[in-house]
Amino acid sequence: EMRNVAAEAGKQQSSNGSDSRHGRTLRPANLVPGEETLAFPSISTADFQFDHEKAATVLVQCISEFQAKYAHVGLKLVLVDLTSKSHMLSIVSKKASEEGLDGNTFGTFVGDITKLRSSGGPPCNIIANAANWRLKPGGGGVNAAIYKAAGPELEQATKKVASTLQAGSSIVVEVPQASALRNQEGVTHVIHVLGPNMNPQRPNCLSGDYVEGCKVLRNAYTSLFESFASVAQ
Ligand code: AR6
Repeated sequence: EMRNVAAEAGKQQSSNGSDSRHGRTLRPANLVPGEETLAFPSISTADFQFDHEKAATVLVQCISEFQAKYAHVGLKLVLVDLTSKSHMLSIVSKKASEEGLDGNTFGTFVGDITKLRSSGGPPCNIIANAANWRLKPGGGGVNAAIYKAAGPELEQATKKVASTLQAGSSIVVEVPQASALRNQEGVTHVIHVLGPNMNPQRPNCLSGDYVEGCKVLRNAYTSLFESFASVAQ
């Protein structure tokens, strides 16, 4: 039950000194071997300037559909953002609670998605990247952080899978053993996902068309979660 999960998570967090503002962080102790957890950032809501309320509504709907389909096989999702002041983490937590999402298979975590293991976060061997259409390193945000943490091996491995990415779709890249992201953080797969862009300074800007934007964001999350399920099972 949601409230119990929140209360327990809060207790756990205060006892280990980490942030408890969002209250629903998945605890490592909740995860038994064989279960798989995807850590993912909020797609399109920083550099791509997508409206946060609309993004949260789409995301919570997609998580709800994911839970209906995959919770029974032990698959879990964790939305990650860098700071406890994250607007997306608070509004997604609030909507998740209002919509009655299962707190055992969805949670939030405050931290760097490239340092989950070393920072004592939830054990997630599959992480998502908010990529760009060229699948290139750099560009700031979580894309730059993931490529930096992974080293050149990730770019090489990504190139073998695809050279570009369409908005609303995702690709799975197995992280090479030589990559620090794998051998230090235990990340076996990065799933690149391209969300809708509302930033006029980036390619393929939707110029405030939120009918199309919400459709593309929904496709992006659905594709991401299906990619995750196909790797995890
Ligand atoms: N760990 C966890 N979350 C992070 C991290 C991190 N290390 N870094 C950022 N976030 P963004 P977008 C959060 O801008 O809006 C790039 O230039 C951040 O707070 O990375 O989809 C690409 O090359 C936010 O909640 O992605 C693309 O061109 C979320 O990650 C473009 O940005 C996504 O923010 C994609 O823009």
